[in-house]
Amino acid sequence: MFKKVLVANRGEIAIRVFRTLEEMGIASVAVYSELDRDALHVQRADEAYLLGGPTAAESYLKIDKIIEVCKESGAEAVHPGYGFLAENADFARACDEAGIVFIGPPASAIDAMGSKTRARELMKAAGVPIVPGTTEVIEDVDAARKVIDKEIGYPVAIKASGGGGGKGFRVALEESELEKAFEGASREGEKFFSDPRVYIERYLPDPRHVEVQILADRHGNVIHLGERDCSVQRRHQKVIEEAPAPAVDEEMRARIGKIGVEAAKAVDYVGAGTIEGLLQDGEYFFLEMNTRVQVEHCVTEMVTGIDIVREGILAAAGEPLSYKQEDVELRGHAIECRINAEDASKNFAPAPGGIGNYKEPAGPGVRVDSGVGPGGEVTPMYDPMVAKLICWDVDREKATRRAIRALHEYEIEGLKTLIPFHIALLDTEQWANGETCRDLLEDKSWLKTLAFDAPPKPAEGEDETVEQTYTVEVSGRRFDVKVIGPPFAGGAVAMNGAGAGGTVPGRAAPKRGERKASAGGGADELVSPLQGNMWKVLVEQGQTVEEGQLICIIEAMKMENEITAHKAGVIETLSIKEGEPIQSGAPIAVIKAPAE
Ligand code: MV4
Repeated sequence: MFKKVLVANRGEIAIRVFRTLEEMGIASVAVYSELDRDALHVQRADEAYLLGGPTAAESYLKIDKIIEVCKESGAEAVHPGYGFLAENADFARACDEAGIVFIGPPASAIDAMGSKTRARELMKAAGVPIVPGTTEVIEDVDAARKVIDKEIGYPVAIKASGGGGGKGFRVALEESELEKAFEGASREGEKFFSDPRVYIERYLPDPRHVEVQILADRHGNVIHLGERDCSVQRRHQKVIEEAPAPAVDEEMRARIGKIGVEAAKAVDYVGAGTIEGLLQDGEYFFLEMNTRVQVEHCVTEMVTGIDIVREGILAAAGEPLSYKQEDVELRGHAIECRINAEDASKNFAPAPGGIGNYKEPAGPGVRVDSGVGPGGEVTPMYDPMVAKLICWDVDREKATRRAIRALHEYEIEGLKTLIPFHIALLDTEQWANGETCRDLLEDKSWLKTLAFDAPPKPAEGEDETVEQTYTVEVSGRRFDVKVIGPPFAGGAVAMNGAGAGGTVPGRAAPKRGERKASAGGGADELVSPLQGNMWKVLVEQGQTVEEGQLICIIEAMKMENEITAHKAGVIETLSIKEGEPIQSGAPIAVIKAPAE
C-alpha cells in the first residue's frame, strides 16, 4: 500500500480524501493556490505545498508543478478528486510517465469516455443501450436534417461531442428550431471543449437522471453499488441527489446495475466511476460515464456502508476490491443537499463572500462534508459549492424530515446559500411524490419567495442600513428581536448592550457580509458578483427592463452565471461587451427607475 498520497484538489473533496487516507494509515499531502493559504484543506493534511497564483490555471491545473511536488514530497500516488484534472487523460499519462500512480482509471478509459460519440459507439458495440441517435458526429445542419428525418424523428437533442454534464446541449422540438439548436450546441462545444463537433439523440421529454456507482479493480472484478437519482438539476448542475432512486425497484436495480458493469468492462475500467443514464417509462439509456469519484458519491456510501474513496485507492494500489457483488446491500435512504454560495431567489446568482459564525448540524444520520469553517472566505474564483449535507434514515420520508431538521440547524453567517431553497423544496408535495421538480426550479415566483431577509433599500444619500438580531429577556423569557436600521442604533444598544455580551454569543452584532451597504456604487448600478468572461449580453442601452430580467451571462470556471436586473427601469449605461473579461465588482449597467 502507498505510504504517502498527494491530493490534487481543494475544498470539501480534498478533505474527504484526507479522512480516508488517515484511516488507511497513509500520509497526506495538500497543494494550494495563493488564494487558499488559509483554506481548511491545507490545515487538514500532513504537509502542504504552494502551487502558484490564484487562478486554477496557475495552480490546481498545473500538471508539471503537481508532479514536481509529488517528487519533492515523496508522494507515490495522486488522488485528483473531481473537477480540475480528474478527467484529464494527459495528466493521468504524465503521472504514469513520472512513475506516480494516478488514483483513477487508465488514461485510455478517460479518453474513451471523454469523447461522447466514441463512448456511444463503444457502448453500442458492447450491447449497452444508448439513447437512440447518432454515434457519429454530424457535419452540418443539412446532414442533421437528413439523419433526423430518416432515423431519429423530432424532438431531438443536439449535444457537443466533447461535452458532458449538459454543456453544449440544445433541444429542437421541431425542424424550425434545428438550425439554432445545432449552432448553439456547436458554439458552446467550441467554447468549452475547443471542439465544435456535435451528435444527435432523440430528445426524451421527461426522463429521470439515474446513475450507477461502479467499482473495479485490476483483477477483473467489477461491481455496482446500486443507483442514485439526480433529477433535481438547475442549468445542468445537480442540486439534490438521493439513493436509492425512488423510481427503481429490485428488478430494475439488477438490470441497470448490470448495464453499468458491462459499460465499465468495455473500457477496462479501474477504480470508482459512474455510469450516467436516463430512465423513462421503465427503459434505461446510457448517457455518459464520469471517470472519477463524483460529488454525490456520499449518498451511496450512506446506504451501502462502503467507503468509495477507499476502494478507489485500493484498486489503484493493485489490491482487490473489499466486496463482492453479493456483499452489497442497500439499507435505508440518503439525501444530499449541495450547499452552494448562491441566491436561489436571484436566479441562483453566485454569492461569494466572508463567513462569520459557522455551525454544522449533527445528530443521528447526519453527515456534513464541507470545505469551509468559521471566519472562512468563499472566493468567486472557485466552485460555489462549499459543503454537502447528507442525511440518512430508514426510508425516504424520514430522511426528508431529517434533512429539513438538519438544514434548520445549519448556521452559516454572512453568506447567502441554498439552505432556504433546500428547506422549501424538500417541503413540497412534488418532492414527497418523488417527482423531478423541474418545473419548481423554473418557477420564478416560487423561487422569489426564498428571498433573503434583506433590510429595506436605503433612500439615496441615506446611511447604510443593517439588520441586527438581539436576544432579550423579558420577565425571564427569552425573545429574539430583529432590529433594522443604522448600525448600532441607540435604542437597540440601550435594550441589551449590543455587541457587549449579548445573551447569545455571536448573535449580538451584525457580521461581515450581513451588512447591506447602500449598494456598492449607488442603488442604480448593477455590478458583477464574480470574475469571468462576458459570454452573452441580452439587453441594449436604452431598453426598459423588469426586475429579475436576464441582463447577461458571465462564464466563470466553466459555469454560466445569469445576471439579472436588480430593479425595474431603463438601462441608462451598459458597460459590458460580449467576449470581454470582467472583474468582480466591475459595473455592468446603470438602471434608472422610470419616472413616476
Ligand atoms: C437529455 C435529456 C433528454 N433527452 N438527453 C444531459 C446532461 C444531464 N445534466 C441532463 N441531460 C439531459 N439529457 C436526451 N436525449 C434531458 C436531460 C436533462 C435532464 C434529465 C433528467 C433529469 C433532469 C434533467 C435536467 C436537464 C436536462
